[in-house]
Amino acid sequence: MTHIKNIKGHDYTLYERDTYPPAEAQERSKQFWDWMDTRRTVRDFSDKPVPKELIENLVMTASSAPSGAHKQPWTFCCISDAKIKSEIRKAAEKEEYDSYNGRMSERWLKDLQPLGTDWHKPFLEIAPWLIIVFKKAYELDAEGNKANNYYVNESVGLAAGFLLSAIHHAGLVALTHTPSPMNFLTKILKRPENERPFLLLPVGYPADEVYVPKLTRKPLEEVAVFYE
Ligand code: IYR
Repeated sequence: MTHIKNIKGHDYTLYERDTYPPAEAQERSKQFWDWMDTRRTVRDFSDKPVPKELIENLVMTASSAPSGAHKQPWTFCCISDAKIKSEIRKAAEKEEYDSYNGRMSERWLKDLQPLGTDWHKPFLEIAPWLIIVFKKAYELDAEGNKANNYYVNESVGLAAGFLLSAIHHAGLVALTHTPSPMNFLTKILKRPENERPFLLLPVGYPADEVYVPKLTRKPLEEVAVFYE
C-alpha cells in the first residue's frame, strides 16, 4: 500500500528504503568503489548485437537521475540502424580530421597521445548501439510553446553518469565520445530546435582482446578535502 500525504497542497509518497548498520555500509561502499573502479573507457568494440530491451533499461536508469526542478531535460537517441551509424561516422570523422589537423593545440594533442586517439572513429559503425544524449535547453510542446528548464548541463551530466554506471552494471562497455563541433547530430537525427547534442556513447561488448591505456586514478588526498 502506498502512503500518500498532502503537504501544502501537494501529494507526497512515503519513502522507505533499506539502510545498513555502519560496518555493513562501510563494506558495501568499499565493494561498490572497487567495482566502479573496474569501469574503463573502451575504444575497441565487438559487433555482437545487444537487445533493444536492454538499451531501454539503461536509458530508464539514466533518466532516473536528479534534474533541476525535476524537468528531466534530456533525450536519448538510440541508434542501431547501420545507415545512420555510417552517416554519423562520416560526419564525425570529417570534423575530427579538422580538429586533429589544426584545430587542437599542440599541448592538447600531446595530452591525448597516451590515450592513442586520432580522427579515425571506426567504433561509430562497429558498436551495435550509439546512444546520443541531447540536452533540452528548454521544453517545446507540439504547439511551439516554450517552458523553462533549469541547471540543464548539471542535470544531463548526472544522467550521463547514471547511464555509464548502468552500462557497466550490464557488463557492457562505452566510450564517452565528444566529436567537436557536433551539431551535425542535430541534423542527421532531425532533432527539434530546443535540443543540443551533449555526448555520444558507442555501447556494446568489448572486442575479444582489448588493451586500455595503463592509467592510475588520483588518490583520495588529491580529490577530497575534509573539514571536520
Ligand atoms: N574529441 C576528440 C578529441 C578528444 C578529446 C579529449 I579531452 C579526449 O579525452 C579524447 C579525445 C576525439 O573524440 O577524438
